Amino acid sequence: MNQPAAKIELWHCADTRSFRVLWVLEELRLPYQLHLLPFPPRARMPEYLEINPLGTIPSMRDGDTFMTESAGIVQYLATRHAPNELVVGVEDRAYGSWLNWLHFGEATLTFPQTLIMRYRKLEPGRAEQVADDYARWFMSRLRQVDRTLQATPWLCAGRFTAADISVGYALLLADFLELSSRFPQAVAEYWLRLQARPAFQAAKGAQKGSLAAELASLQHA
Ligand SMILES: N[C@@H](CCC(=O)N[C@@H](CS)C(=O)NCC(=O)O)C(=O)O
Repeated sequence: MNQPAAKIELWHCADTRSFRVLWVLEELRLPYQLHLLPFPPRARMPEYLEINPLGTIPSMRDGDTFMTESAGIVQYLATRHAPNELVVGVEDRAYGSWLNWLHFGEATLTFPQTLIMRYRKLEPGRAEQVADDYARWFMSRLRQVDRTLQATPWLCAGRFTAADISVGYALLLADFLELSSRFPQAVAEYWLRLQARPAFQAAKGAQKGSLAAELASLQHA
């Protein structure tokens, strides 16, 4: 008798980068097991270091495959379960653009947000100038997103793809960092379109809490 395929396991903290993975799982309607962790797990759940010695989120296990890079996991899940709407195939003219946006979401947009998060939310008052500088950095990198969205509703291939999930997460984090009021109009409208997706809402529901609630409980601990 065939063994049933093991479920994909995801270690997740509300509204952190693992949200990209949760959102993909919901878009593709894949069965998964969610491990919800307090933020930051390194300090609040040291046993998590046995799963991922870096202590970072996400971690994802799929059979023998274990991954810790959110954009890489998005690409892995979308392509492993291809064909589906999230993937742009190698034969497609938009393939390079798809890969570029997929990695732009993390490498170019979320990197400066990490510094804003640290110096505005986790260690306020320690390096306000750094937080301000990287908020400006983030807003200037967002110009490339704005320029694209002025011509098309989604980032590439003329439809919603995994690239929109990667960049969309950076907008979610920007909203948490109180930067969304500064979004250019095309980006603000795109952000509304992303939030209206049933899979985005399902991912929000599955995670139960929010990063704001996690940080509030951290301050009262
Ligand atoms: N490049 C990695 C970064 C992972 C990462 O730094 N995740 C953050 C959450 S958004 C984290 O775990 N922070 C807590 C810590 O470093 O202790 C990715 O895209 O997944």
